[in-house]
Amino acid sequence: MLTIYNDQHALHQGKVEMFRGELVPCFEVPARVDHVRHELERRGLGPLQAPDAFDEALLAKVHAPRYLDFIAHAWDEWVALDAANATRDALPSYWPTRGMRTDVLPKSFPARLGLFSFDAGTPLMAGSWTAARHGAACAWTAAQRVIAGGQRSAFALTRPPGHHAGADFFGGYCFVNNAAVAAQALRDAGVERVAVLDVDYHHGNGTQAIFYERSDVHFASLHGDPLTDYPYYLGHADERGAGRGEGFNHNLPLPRGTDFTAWRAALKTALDGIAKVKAGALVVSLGVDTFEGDPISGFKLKSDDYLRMGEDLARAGLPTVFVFEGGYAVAEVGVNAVNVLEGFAQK
Ligand code: SP5
Ligand code: ZN
Repeated sequence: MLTIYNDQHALHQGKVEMFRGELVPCFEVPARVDHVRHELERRGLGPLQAPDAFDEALLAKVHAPRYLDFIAHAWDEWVALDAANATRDALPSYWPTRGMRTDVLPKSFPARLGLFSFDAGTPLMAGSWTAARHGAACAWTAAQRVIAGGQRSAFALTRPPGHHAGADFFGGYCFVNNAAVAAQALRDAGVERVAVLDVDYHHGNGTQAIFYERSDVHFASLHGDPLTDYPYYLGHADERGAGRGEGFNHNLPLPRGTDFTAWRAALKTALDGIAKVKAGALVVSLGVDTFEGDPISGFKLKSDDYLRMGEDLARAGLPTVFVFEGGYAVAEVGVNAVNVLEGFAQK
């Protein structure tokens, strides 16, 4: 499978994230992508290509201009606060809540850092924006190859991941919503309705929010029930879309402990929904944190199950852009992600 690879990903390398009152080493590490790349090479599933030059104005089709302005300069502002910050990742510690103002932008950088985020688990450093922009370029390029390049599928191998990033917020290790960029690119290339299928363990709250009121992008997600799992405040089954988007959002929350048999039945339900809305192309938010060995997740998928997952996705019969998301059992991430791609390619 054609893979578009972001070789700048390692510029984003967080030190610590907040977890239950202490700063713990980041789960989202550069080695994740290295393992996927090595596994693609080991199996001869190439080629690997660099992304095309990408017009960053396209980011404003899925992100708010004031968020893009903020995030592009956030690191410089963080260091300007205190020169000693150059050795520390930026993490927010204040957030506006119900009844507070988010229309007035504070002058204070820490106040804006909170306004544009939703957790303290997503450190930002000098290379974060560069890595994230190149990731978006990979997603965009993968979409171009599937549309104009005559490929049946392409894979954007990139980090940081994207599906938790909304129009105007970062969080969940994500800054730019790569899947949304790919979906928008497919729309712009003339696909009338695009489906985004999110198989990461965590609900893709950012992607859902970006497309919630749109009927031209259908969002479906299989994930750990937000009653017990991150991102907690979105991802319930009764979220069906709003306005013109009503009926074009499909959440399938599943309990902790879900195995592949039950997961696969939910996948069929999601794919039936995608067929029903007559989507002309598919973007898969490919997280492999559904693996039984994942350190922060609760499903029970085994490595071979990812081959079956890829086969099931291929049966949808749609031009498909895969976008890499989560998966934190670092040593197994390569085998699991590439199993999906191989299962897909062989069907
Ligand atoms: C892209 C993606 O997969 N982002 C996930 C972000 C999750 N961050 C919060 C992790 C909360 C971990 N709960 C851990 C329980 C460990 N026993
Ligand atoms: Zn995840």
